[in-house]
Amino acid sequence: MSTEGKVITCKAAIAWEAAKPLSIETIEVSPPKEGEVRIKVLYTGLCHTDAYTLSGKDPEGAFPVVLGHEGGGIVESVGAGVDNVKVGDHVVPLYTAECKECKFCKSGKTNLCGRVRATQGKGVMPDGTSRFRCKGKDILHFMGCSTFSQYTVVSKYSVVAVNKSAPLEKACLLGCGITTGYGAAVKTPGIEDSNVAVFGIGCVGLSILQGAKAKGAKRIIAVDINDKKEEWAKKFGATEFINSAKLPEGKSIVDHLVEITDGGLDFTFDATGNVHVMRNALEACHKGWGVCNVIGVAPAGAEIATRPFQLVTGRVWKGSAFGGVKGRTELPGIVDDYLAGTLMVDQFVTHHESLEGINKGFEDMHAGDCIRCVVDMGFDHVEESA
Ligand code: NAD
Ligand code: AHE
Ligand code: ZN
Repeated sequence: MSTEGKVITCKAAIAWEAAKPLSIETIEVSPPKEGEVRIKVLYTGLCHTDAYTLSGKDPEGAFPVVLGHEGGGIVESVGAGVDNVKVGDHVVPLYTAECKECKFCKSGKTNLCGRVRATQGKGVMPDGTSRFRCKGKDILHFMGCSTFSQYTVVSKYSVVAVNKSAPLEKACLLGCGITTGYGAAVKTPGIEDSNVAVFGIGCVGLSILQGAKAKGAKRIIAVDINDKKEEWAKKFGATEFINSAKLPEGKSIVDHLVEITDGGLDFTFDATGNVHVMRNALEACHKGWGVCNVIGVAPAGAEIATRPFQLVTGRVWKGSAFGGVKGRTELPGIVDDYLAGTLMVDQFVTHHESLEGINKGFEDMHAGDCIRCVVDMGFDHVEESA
C-alpha cells in the first residue's frame, strides 16, 4: 500500500535532552511539503558530530531532536516542485545543501549553500516547522538530515541520488566522514608533490590521508595519540606515523615536525576538534607558504589562538565543511570512484548496530578501535498508518 501523502508511523532514536542516551520511540513523520523529500533511511553512520551535539557542546544544539546526518536511503515520496530526485531513487542526504542558485552556490568559491542553512540551524524545515512528532510534541530536525529515524524529510536541496549499484550500508559514510576528509585533501590546490601532516586519525583523518595519497603528496605524516592508529594510517597512505604523546621529554610536536621536514609542512590538517592541536597544526606549517586546514569541530566557547607573527610570516589558517564538496554536483562522482575501486569506503566500517543498539554504537565510538559504526535501521518492525 502506498504511503504517499500519509503520515508514516515508524521507529526513531530521539535525543530528548543533552547528555542522555537516545531513546527508541515510535514517531510520526508527516508527508513532504512543497520542495521536500521523504526518505526511507536504510542505514546511518554515527559521526562524532552527532555525539558532540548530543553532549550539549554544540552552540546550535537544540532538543528534543532526531540526530544523524550520515545516511543512505530510498526516496519514499516527494512534495510538489521536486525534480532532482524521484520515488525509488537511492539517495544520500546532504547536511551541506546545494541549491545552485544562491550567492554562495553561484560564487564558484565555496560549497556552503545559503538557501536552507538558517532554518537548518534552528532544527526546522525551510517553512519553519517540523515533520516529526512524538508523544504529542514536535521533534526537531538535525543538520537538515535526521537520519536516526526510519523515515525522514529533507529539503530537495539537501539530497542527491547516487548509483543504485552502491551498497547503501557503505555509501552512507559518504554523507559525512569520508567525503569530508577526502574532499579536503583532493580539493586543496598544490598538494601534489608536497609534504603533509594530518592530526587525528579517525574516519576524517584517514580520508585526508587517502586523498593526499591520491593527489601524489610525497611525504604524508600521520599524528595521533593512539598507537593503534599507526596500522590504520599506513593502510590509507601515510608514509610515517608519530604518536605525539610519546615524544621525548621537552620536545613538542611542532618542534619535532619542523625538524624532520626542514622547516615545516606544506599542508597540515586538523581532524581532532582540539583547539590546541589546531594551533600546533598551524605552527608546524612552513614559514612563507604552509597552509593549515581546520576540519575538527570544537566545543561551544572554545577558541583558537596563535601569535599573529605566525600569520605575518606567511602561514595560512583556513578550514572546510564537507570537504568543500558540492553534494548534488559532486557526490555522485565520488560514489562512482568508490564503485570503480579508486576510493576505499568498505574498510572504514568496523562496527555494526541495530537501531535498538544505537547507544552501544556511541559507546563503541569512544572506545578507540572504532572507525565507523553503521546502524541498520531495521525495517522489519515498520508500521504504516493510514
Ligand atoms: P575520531 O574521534 O574518529 O578521530 C579523532 C582522532 O583524533 C582519534 O584517532 C584520536 O585518537 C585523535 N586525537 C585525539 N586527540 C588528539 C591529539 N591531541 N593529537 C592527535 N590526535 C588526537 O573523529 P572523526 O570522525 O575522524 O572526526 C574528527 C573531527 O572532525 C571531529 O571533531 C568531527 O566532529 C569533525 N568533523 C568535521 C567535519 C567538517 O565538515 N568540518 C565533518 C565531519 C567531522
Ligand atoms: N553547529 C556548530 C558547528 C558544527 C560544525 O562545524 N559542523 C560542520 C559539519 S560537522 C559534520 O560532522 C559544518 O559543516 N559546519 C558548517 C555549517 O554550515 O554547519 C556550531 O559551532 O554552531
Ligand atoms: Zn559528521
